[in-house]
Amino acid sequence: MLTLYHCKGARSLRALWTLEELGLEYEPVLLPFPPRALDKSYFEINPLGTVPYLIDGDARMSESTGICLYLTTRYGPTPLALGSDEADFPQFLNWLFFSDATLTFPQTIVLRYRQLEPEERRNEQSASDYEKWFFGRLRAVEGALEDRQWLCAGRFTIADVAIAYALHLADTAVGLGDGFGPNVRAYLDRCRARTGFQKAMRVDQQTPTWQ
Ligand SMILES: N[C@@H](CCC(=O)N[C@@H](CS)C(=O)NCC(=O)O)C(=O)O
Repeated sequence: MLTLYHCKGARSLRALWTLEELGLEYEPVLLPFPPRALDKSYFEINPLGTVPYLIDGDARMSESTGICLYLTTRYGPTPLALGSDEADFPQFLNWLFFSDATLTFPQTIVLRYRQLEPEERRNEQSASDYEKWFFGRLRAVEGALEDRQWLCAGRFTIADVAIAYALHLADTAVGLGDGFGPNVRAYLDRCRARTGFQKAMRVDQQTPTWQ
């Protein structure tokens, strides 16, 4: 049995969504956020204290896009992933890494220094600098969607799961959705219309809210 540790709206949503798209059986463990403060016993499971965390037999993983790639590889073949013989394979890998290192990372700075820190530790300069950084990088997504519905190979893949999660976070938690271009907005709507996303959101909705 696969076990996935998840917090509301967190990057573990990428793994949850992939599990639902694949139709795999799994046990979700829903934690309050941040588990580092609200469920210290979690450090015994994941010493980093972060989500996602996936357990599959002896396998232990803590990187959201790595988990998506693991699931599609281990439980594939599936059209959700690209083979190395497909023309868009380099782009596929690039989007997977881009999704967290380039598109999610700056949002964590904005979220932290605009909302999560106590008032006296907030820092609008850092937040607005990284907001600009995010929108600079988002141009790559707006441009890529000019002539296509999905990022790679003309079909929905985990590259879309990974990128759409970053957009969903920006839209719902960080307050950056008003700055989306028309291609990004329509793409996020398309991704959210997927049955797999909606099933993942039903699990997400049962998760304790942020503290
Ligand atoms: N690069 C990792 C980041 C994991 C991560 O930092 N997750 C956040 C939630 S989105 C977390 O657990 N934060 C809690 C903390 O830092 O204590 C990934 O892609 O999964």
